[in-house]
Amino acid sequence: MQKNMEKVCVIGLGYVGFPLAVLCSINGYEVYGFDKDEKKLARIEKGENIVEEKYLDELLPKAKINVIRDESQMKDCDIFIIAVPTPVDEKYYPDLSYVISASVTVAKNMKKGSLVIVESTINPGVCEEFVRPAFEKEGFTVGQDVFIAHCPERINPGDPKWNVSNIPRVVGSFDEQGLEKSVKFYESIVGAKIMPMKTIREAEAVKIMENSFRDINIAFVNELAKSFNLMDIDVVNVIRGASTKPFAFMAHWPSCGVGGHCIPVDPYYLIEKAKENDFDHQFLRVARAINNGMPLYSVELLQDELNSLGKSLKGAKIGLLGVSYKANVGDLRESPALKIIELLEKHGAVLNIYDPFIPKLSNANNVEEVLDRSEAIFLATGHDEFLKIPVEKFKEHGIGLIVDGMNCLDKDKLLALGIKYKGIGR
Ligand code: SAJ
Repeated sequence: MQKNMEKVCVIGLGYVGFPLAVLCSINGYEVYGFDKDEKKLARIEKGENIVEEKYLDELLPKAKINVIRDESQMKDCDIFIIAVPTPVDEKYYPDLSYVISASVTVAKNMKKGSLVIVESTINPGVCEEFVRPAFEKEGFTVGQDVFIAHCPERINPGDPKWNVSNIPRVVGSFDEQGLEKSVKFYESIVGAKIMPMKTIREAEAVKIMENSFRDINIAFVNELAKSFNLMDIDVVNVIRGASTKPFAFMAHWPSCGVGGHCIPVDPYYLIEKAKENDFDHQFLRVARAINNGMPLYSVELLQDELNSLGKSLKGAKIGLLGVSYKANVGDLRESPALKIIELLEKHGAVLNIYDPFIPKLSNANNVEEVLDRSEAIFLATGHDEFLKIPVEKFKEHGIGLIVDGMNCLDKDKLLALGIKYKGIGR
């Protein structure tokens, strides 16, 4: 492939599209970026690292992303990458509107012979039922005038080791040519294995399986946590013990809930799709229900512990440390902490909230202020800043109770200081 002749257009410049655009540019492609968010486009034009991924800091100065605001400007491109959101709605139904809209935009503005790759997470059948028709409607024959492929994104926000340049990928297409073109494209930018799948549905199924696997395993340890809590067994130590087995075990960890743009969302894609075949993914549904129930379970832990001290949640001054769904990133999507805040406020608790990555939801400026104003602490996100709090500080500020929603504080030291400690399953 003559890279310097190839123009790539990335539609959707978020945590998936933006790093990919940078990677294509530093690998010799002429890159165009299209997004509906003008603020994002302006920041990219200023050379900002809009996804705040450290590894991009050194790559950005070498990259050139031509921001386009009018979709007609994408018409000279040869390769189109669709990396738009695929959220679920309030009933947990998959929302494919962004993928469909992006497909129509490309179909209306591309030249014959282009390669179109969908990276957004989609369930098996979406490329056949929604993407392909968008191009056929414009008179294109798939496999001749346009080549369509799916390469599910595998971004892990905040990961210091794995990123778009070194994570292996899978690719599927409707036809041999589409497969060959897309495998060659990814081999030209990714320094890792690119596995061609037999069909495009297989590629769609791989990502859904990966993330459903994670959701089920988290639900498994969350259920164990609730059961072992009643048997006075520390589930974290049990998982550590099981992890000494060098094969056939993969540790997952209980917590106050499962958030993010992937894990709590992707299983619903499969659950809903399978219904069309009258198949009920019971296991996926139960796992989702267990994980969705963890915020309430965690709040009930706090309530029970306060009651055991003769107090109630109503009027209790609770310090909430962390709101983001994941440590050391500022991302609220499906964050369990949002549900925990809702439940605590419903019970009349007085909240002192601090998340260094989410100032807009913090009503305290730092940990000190939270400890000063609170009688009990709920830790909802395992930010490094919270892990570094010396346990004595909780004692100095008169904190009598800590619910550790991420099992990341030193339980033994806190107990030794006379502070009531409740983790999730410990
Ligand atoms: N969580 C647990 N217990 C665990 C692991 C995670 O409760 O053992 C919770 C986290 O607290 C968080 C949620 O689940 O609220 C999701 O955590 P995550 O580590 O899976 O982070 P994500 O959402 O960034 O997931 C991404 C995914 N990447 C893609 O979909 C491309 C996922 O496939 C990766 O496995 C995951 O990163 C990763 O490995 O970190």
